[in-house]
Amino acid sequence: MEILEKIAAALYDGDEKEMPLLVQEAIEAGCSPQQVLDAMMAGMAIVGDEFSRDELYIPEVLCSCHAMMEGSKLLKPLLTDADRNAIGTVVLGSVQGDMHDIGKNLVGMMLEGRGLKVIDIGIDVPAEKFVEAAIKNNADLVACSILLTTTMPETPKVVKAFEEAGIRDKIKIMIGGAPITQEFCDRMKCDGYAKDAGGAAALAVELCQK
Ligand code: B1M
Repeated sequence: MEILEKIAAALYDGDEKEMPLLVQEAIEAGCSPQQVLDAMMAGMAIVGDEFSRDELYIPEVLCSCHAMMEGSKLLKPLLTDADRNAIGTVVLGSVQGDMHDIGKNLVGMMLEGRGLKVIDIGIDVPAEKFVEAAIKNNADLVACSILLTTTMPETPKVVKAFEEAGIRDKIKIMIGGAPITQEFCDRMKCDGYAKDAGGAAALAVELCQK
C-alpha cells in the first residue's frame, strides 16, 4: 500500500509534522496499527543501517526518533485498552548505560494493550532501581530493554540484584532488544526473551500467569 511506503519515507526523513497526518490517513484507509508500526520500523531500519555506516549523524537520527514518537502517539489508543483490569504488573526500563527508549516505549504500549499494568521507570536504570520499583509496585515481572552490546553485561547485574534482595524466585525477569538472543537469555538465567514488541506482550502475559 502506497501510504505505508510514505510512512516509511517520512520516518526516514524525520518529518514529525507529516507523520501523524500519514498515520491517520493509513488508519482511515483500513491499515492495522501493526502494519503502520511495521512501516515505521522499515524506515527506522534504513536509518539504522546508514547510521552504522556514518552516512547519517545523531541529529538526523533524532529527527527520525521524533517522527516515530509522533506517529506512535496516535497508535497508542488503538493498541491499548486502559479500562481492563490488569492481569499483572510489569516494571519496564532500559538498563543502565542505555539511552534507547523507542523500542521500550513500544513494548510498554503492547503490554498495556494485552491488559498488563506497566510501570515505566525510564532509561539508564541501575539494577537496584529495578529491584526498588518491583518491590514498591508488587510487580510480577521485570522487563529490561537492552539495545547496545556494551549494555548486555547489565543483565547479570539485574539478576544478581534480585537474588541479593531475596526475591528472585518471586519475580520473573524478561529481556529483549536488538543484540539479545534466546541463547544469551538462557545463559543469564532470565525467565524469557522476546524479539519484538508483539512477542514481548505475549511472553509477558504468559510469565505473569505462571
Ligand atoms: Co543508537 N545504536 N546509539 N541511538 N541506535 C543502535 C542500537 C545501533 C545498532 C546503530 C548502529 O550502529 N547500527 C548501535 C549499537 C551497536 C552495538 O551495540 N553493537 C547504536 C549505537 C552505537 C549508539 C551510540 C553508542 C552512538 C554514539 O553515540 N556513538 C549511542 C549510545 C547511547 C546510549 O544508549 N548510551 C546511540 C545513541 C542513539 C540516539 C540517541 C541517537 C538514538 C536513540 C534515541 C532514543 O531511543 N530516544 C539512537 C537510535 C535511534 C538507534 C537506532 C538507529 C534505532 C533504534 C530504534 O529506536 N529502533 C539503532 C539501529 C537499529 O536498531 N537499527 C541504534 C526502533 C525500535 C522500535 O526498535 O529499539 O530495536 P528497537 O526495539 C524493538 C526490539 O529490539 C524489541 O522490540 C522493539 C519493537 O519491536 N525490544 C524488546 C526492545 N526492547 C525490548 C524489550 C523486551 C522485548 C523486546 O523485553 C523486555
